[in-house]
Amino acid sequence: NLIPVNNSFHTTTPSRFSIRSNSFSKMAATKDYRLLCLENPLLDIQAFGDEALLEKYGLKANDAILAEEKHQGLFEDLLQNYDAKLIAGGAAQNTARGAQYLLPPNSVVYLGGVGDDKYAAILHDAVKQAGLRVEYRVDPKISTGRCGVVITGHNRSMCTELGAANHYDLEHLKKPEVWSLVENAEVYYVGGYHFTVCPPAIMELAKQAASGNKPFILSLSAPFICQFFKEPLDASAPYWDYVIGNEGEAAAYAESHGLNTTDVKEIAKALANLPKENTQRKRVAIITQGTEPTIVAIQGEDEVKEYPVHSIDPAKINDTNGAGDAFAGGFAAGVVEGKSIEESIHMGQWLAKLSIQELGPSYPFPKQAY
Ligand code: 26A
Repeated sequence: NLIPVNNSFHTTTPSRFSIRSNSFSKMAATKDYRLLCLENPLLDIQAFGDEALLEKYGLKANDAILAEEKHQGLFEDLLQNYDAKLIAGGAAQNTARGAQYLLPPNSVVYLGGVGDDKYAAILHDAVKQAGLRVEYRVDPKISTGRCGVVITGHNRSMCTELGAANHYDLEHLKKPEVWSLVENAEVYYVGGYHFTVCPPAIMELAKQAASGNKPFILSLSAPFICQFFKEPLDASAPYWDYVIGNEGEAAAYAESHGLNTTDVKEIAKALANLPKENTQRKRVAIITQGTEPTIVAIQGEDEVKEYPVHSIDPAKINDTNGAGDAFAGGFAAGVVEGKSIEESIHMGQWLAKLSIQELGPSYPFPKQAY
């Protein structure tokens, strides 16, 4: 009764211990695929750019947006004129690879939509190296999503054409072989970018989490999600056990929700104390702030804590693209392992520090031990 291996990009072999088989359950230290993640698999087309390039396409130095007509030439421009590299991306897929980096083999499964093309093959290679299981909805007619990433100093401007990622649907989530992974999971992680794609799938996972008293982690992902996808975001809010964002997302949330404050600690507190569906868990709101301390507010608690980030020699930083995703990956791994909040934050900061030394949202291999 093993979870079936379907013909999508499933890259890891199921473990010897069937997660459905009672007879072996006592022998397995932990069961497989305890963390399930959902979002948009993308291929990053990343290059070091300049002011002129940002200006040409009307991009802000530090932003994440969906591509419009005027951005059409960006990908080609990056490849032809800026020596762009093709790197596996998609925010929550980076997080999923990150969590798997810290967890035992076969711990993480990731869902999203891709095409059947050379870009998907690159994603396939990256998740294989990471030991991440993916269950992609493969759309043979639409190309895999791409994200143009322009690095200038410590800023990154991201411009995404979702492609096949935009076609993820409930039908895929409800396929028996996928849904059994959902039911089996013990922790859920959803990237807020998926609110642009399939809010009903997010709600299915959220409800699955709450009904089984399992943690549901949501990343706010980008300011534009807080601003322009407020309705589906707010509908999912009662289900957040952990909500993770950075200072820019916190500010956008505060503004779009009339919180009348720009104080990150106050915003974290407000997020932590939103109404909650599963009252067996107190909500935790986590706001990262680049090199400034990570802020943590817990529902019903007055004190907001600060955790300084791990110091790094600036000369060792390659680029910060994916730093937040890596943080979330380390943090989610801590949640899966039942670590304290403090320890989980530490794991997130440790992984973020590793990731910023790599090109793009990547992690060093061979693996470094935590
Ligand atoms: C819907 N949008 C805009 C997106 C993204 C995205 N991942 C999912 N959906 N826009 C950018 N990213 C990813 O964010 C990572 C860095 O945090 C990029 O692919 C990049 O790897």
